[in-house]
Amino acid sequence: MRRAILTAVALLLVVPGIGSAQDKAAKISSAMSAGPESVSKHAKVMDWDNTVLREGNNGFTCFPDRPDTPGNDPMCLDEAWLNWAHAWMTETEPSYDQVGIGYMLAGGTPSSNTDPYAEGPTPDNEWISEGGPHLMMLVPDPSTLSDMPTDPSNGGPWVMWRDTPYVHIMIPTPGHGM
Ligand SMILES: [Cu+2]
Repeated sequence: MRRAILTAVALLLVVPGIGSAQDKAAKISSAMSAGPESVSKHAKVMDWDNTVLREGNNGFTCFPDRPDTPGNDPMCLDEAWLNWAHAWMTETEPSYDQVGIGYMLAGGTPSSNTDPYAEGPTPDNEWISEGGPHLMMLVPDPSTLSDMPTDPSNGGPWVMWRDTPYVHIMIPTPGHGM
């Protein structure tokens, strides 16, 4: 009996630790799946609550799939994209001044092509229901993007969220349904 109690206590102490270690490993591998191995191998890995899951040294930060959004949407972002993401999440102006590269090679989440904060389709928000694998690019001067297509189904890169502070180039990669 005493042994059973000791075992139960030991399990109580140990199991949460195992659970979170597994959870952490799963989050790291989810985050790493967003980029090419050469990038994700040395990238910092961070959870959505800003917990650092692993340190890195190549200027990229990878995040796991966001459990609160549909689709598998982990991402690896460089400094310019981190600046952009922070601005988007806080609805402020981004201040990056260099070209940015973001990898979402494992897929994305459904979103509007025109409204950065849309949560579902409307008749005029160009809803993209299948967020497939893609690269994302930022340029320091978005006015240089004025001649690029904005149609997500044109078969190549397109400009998303034009005329907003969060304008960027979407580049479909293999497996993208568009
Ligand atoms: Cu993306």
